[in-house]
Amino acid sequence: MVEPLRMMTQAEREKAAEEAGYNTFLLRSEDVYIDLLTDSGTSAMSDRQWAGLMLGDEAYAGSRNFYHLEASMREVYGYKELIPTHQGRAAEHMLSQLLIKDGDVIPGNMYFTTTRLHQELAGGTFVDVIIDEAHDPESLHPFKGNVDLAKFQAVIDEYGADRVPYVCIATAVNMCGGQPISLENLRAVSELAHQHGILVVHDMTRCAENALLIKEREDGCAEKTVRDITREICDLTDAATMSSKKDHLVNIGGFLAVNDPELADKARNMVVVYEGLHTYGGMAGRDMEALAIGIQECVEFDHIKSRVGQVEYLGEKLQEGGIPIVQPIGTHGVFLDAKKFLPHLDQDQFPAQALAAEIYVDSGVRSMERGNVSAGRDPKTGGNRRPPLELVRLTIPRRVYTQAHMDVVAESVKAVYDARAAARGLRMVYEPKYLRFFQARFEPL
Ligand code: P71
Repeated sequence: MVEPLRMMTQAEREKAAEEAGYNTFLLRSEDVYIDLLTDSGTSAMSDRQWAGLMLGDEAYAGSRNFYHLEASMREVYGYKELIPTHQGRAAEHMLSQLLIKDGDVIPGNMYFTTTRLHQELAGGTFVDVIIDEAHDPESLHPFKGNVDLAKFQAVIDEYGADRVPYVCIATAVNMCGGQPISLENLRAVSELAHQHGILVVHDMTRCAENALLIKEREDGCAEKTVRDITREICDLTDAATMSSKKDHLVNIGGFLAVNDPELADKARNMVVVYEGLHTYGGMAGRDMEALAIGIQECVEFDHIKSRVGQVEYLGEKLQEGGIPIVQPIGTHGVFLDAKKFLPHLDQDQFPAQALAAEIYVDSGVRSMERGNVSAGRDPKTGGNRRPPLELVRLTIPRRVYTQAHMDVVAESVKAVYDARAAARGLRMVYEPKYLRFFQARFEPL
């Protein structure tokens, strides 16, 4: 399926940016030339997935597509029980409500916006236990998604294991640039957690992409298949939340997967309150069919190699142009270092937000802020969190764009870089209570 791109004038884009409150989430998609906002739900489905849509069994209960999905998930990931949801955050919501008690702490390898919010809404507090290198855009550590075991141990010592219901481990850690965790580190995390009776919950949104980087970077893994590495990752964990809108190449869908049958029963009961019956969980039968097929496709080497390879192509182009980006180049996008890009702006002038708007105005390329706006406010002090990483994510949908599109993106970022001294910061003029980055509005300073 192809879609025409509409090129607008710079003056039209300036107007669109202003109307969107300088927030790329508030732009109309029609006003975007190349859409690198996210890789979530924006990938192109394969011929097999489109064919699968035609096999949708839209029975309310017991759809055959659910059983296919369940079998596909078990075959590739090995988790015992599947609870379907409409997307990832619904799985996070249920899992947080089921496992977290008031006052609990949840260590994790960096926060993710929706994940942390659901932990907090359930009465928990997130504690970052990722290695320090993850917060440094220039560090070349090959596994910046790794957990610092001393930090994890310190959380257990400080709060006691009974206040740590689980440790949340993301693969291809989103907020630090799509950085992988190694099998060796995950093995050690799993061992430490299990010694203390702490569950390991896997945010497996981009697990196959992480598995590819393990194959390429970790000693002793070059001969393993991406599929086998993926399975090895899952086998080290007890439960998983999945946004299928990423790895699984579908426009909507997700699930909670668990090994404990009792927890599964509780989640199956909860899903009927929030999502739908436990054999569809908010998805149509046809969506489940496409998802079942996507699970098989995402661990195919040729697919995942070309997907991550395209991200590398864009990253290398930008590096050649002297643009400050997060290194090493990650899995699902290239992350611009807005602090270095716009060093004359204070972090409370939202340099990443401003940079995303500048790139849009220059070329119609849409990106996403991943910095001070995304991090939100510290509940204790009420101030902006001012995270070490102030990034703009150029996120690449799977199987959608060509290298020529990437060249256009690189040219635009370079043009904005050349004109960077004139870039102004932003003032937030509307701030929603939850996940403010989605709907906040800004004005130029
Ligand atoms: C991404 C998204 C979509 C998104 C979500 C929140 C803010 C901005 C954009 C979604 C993820 C994710 C990870 C690691 C859970 C979810 C939620 N990512 N974990 O990167 O990346 O899944 O969107 O299906 O509810 O653009 P959901």
